Amino acid sequence: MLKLPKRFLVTAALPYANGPLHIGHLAGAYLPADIYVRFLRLNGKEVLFVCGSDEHGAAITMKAAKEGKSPQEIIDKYHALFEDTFRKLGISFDIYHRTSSAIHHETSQEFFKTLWQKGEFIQKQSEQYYDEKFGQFLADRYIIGTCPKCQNEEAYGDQCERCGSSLSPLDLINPRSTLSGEKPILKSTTHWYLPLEKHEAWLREWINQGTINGVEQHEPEFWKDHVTGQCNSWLDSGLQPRAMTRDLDWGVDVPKEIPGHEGKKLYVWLDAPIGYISATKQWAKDNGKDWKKYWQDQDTGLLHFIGKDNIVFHCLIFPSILKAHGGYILPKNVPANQFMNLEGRKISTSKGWAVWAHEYLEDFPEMQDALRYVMIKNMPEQKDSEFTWKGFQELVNNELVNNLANFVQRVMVLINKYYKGKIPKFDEDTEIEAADQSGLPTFVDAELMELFDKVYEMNTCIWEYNFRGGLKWLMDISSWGNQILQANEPWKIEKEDPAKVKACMALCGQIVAALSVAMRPFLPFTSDKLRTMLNMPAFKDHRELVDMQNKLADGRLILKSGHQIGEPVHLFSRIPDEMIDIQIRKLATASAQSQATSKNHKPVKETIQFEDFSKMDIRTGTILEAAKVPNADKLLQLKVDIGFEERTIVSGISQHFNPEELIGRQVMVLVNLAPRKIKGIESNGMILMAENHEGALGMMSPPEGWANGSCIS
Ligand code: B3M
Ligand code: ZN
Repeated sequence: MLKLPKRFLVTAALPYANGPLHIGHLAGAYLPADIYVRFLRLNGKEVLFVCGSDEHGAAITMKAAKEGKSPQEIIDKYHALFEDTFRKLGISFDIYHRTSSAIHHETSQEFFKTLWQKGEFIQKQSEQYYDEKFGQFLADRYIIGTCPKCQNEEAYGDQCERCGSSLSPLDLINPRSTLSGEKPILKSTTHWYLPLEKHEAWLREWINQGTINGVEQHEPEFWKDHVTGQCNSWLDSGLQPRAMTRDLDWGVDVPKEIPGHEGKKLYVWLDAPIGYISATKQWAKDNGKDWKKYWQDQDTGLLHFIGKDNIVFHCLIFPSILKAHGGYILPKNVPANQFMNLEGRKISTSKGWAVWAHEYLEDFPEMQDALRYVMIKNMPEQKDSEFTWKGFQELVNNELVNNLANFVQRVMVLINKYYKGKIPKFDEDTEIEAADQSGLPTFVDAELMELFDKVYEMNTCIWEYNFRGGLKWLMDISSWGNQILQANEPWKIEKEDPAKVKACMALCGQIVAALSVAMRPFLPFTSDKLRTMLNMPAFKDHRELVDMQNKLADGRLILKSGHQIGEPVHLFSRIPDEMIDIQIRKLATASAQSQATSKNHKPVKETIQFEDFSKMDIRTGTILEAAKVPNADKLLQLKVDIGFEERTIVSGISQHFNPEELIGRQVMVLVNLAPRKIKGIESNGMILMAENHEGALGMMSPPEGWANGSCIS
């Protein structure tokens, strides 16, 4: 059984403020963290939930360069978008901070200074790639080249995204600068390194046994296998000194007190996790609290929720930094998730293959919980998972609408109809049918124990970071409620057996009330709605779940007999096929657009339906006459034989073709384009052309010898 600390500090990975959040981010770090935090609060635990924007590093400066904006403009834009998106999705941070803040710069500089003073760094000179044209060292992602392992020509200086190998810039074959596109030179530079190999022994013990020098720190059996596995594979391949500074002009300055600090910035993976500490400090300052309690007291359980690409930073590097500094606690657990794929492919920002959280919120207003539900149902807790739009539709329609919303609706309607909205008084000895329709009778108090057990099972799953399992129990409570209704059919026996109907409906009322509490970690918006509907006090997010379990354990009712409930409101609506088709088309368009633009092609136009295409009537024709249009330098007037008639067409191609060379050429003609008057001449159709990157035009010709008027489709 998990030992519980006195208080919790929960962090979720700080997202890079260089692009919007997608569903993979939500399923990876933010939703699991939010579920756990909400759950802790409902259990009356002291918990602080911190996050913020990661605003340093090459990720930011490269985006700024690409958009022709300043790094400040980029971080301000995405920081605001993140805050808004998280709020709308109900991610209940106590503070959402940012690493560009003064308090963060001070905190991370203090860390650096302390480590330097304690002799925890080694200073090393090395040769690094330098872009002569831009006068800049090329950190991490500023350099691309061919991956030595898989021959991917677009591998980054720190990682190959195709085969997943972690690389160093010197590993790349054919390196080129992303700034100038040219081959960089090697130039000598000095940096401060953290000798990670010095930390290897205690890290190994701490990760695997959960102890440091034999003293218990955490319970390794509650760490996920893939997390421990990744750490061990790093440890087994031997830790190397890791540079903690960069030659960059955006980031936290190396403190002035340190000789040789000029022009050097802290490595973003040094400053970013310290962002959790500065966020805590800011929160404490704003709320008159002591931040040290959360970071320096062994009774605090520190938990980092992250995606799998951040595991080594949170399990090996940051703990080494905290330990080297001294006085800080280490994480109790790092329940990292794996990746969520999308429609059979890896989510990729650069390939336009993503579902963006802020766009979802625009396209599906008031449906935050539907997204939360589907994300949790498919959460990549132990292995990579998959999101599909069809799957989204099915889960919403079959589970949220048909199961959950349907049960709640039926109970609300029947209690309103039979008892004017009051939970009926019932006789405890009344027999009711059990959910399994076995024909064996049961009683309300026995079913309340059953309800207790189901919530208990849900809780156990959540304590063990098995959120998918927890959600399953939640939905099991609702299907069980539906089965109870089905087994008793109160609508059939209301007249003949009112006592049974009262007992059944009073029980179902308790189940709906229990659902409003139990669903809260997963579906906070729906729990609020349900709460209002049931006319129960608004959530304080403090102890409601324990209080409810205590009541059930004592055989007390959650909603007393006589409690007046309100009118039912709609909890979830069915998602029609059209809404899903729009999303699938949108994804295809975005992907094609980004593929094209990334290779300097014109962006692909919006996806159309076959019917749109088939409206165009394209035929073969032969140019009979061609002449310049007077007083227009771009226009040629053509006469074209399209088999059954001759057409006059004005075409803007005069700068590309001489009239003489066109005569006799076979072409393709859009023949049903509405006529247009150009320079006083009526043009009846359009000649199809190909345009290359340099803007040159080429005539599209049918195969030789084809009759004019042949249809092209
Ligand atoms: N910003 C990487 C990421 O967004 C990084 C996480 C920092 S957590 C301290 O995936
Ligand atoms: Zn590779």
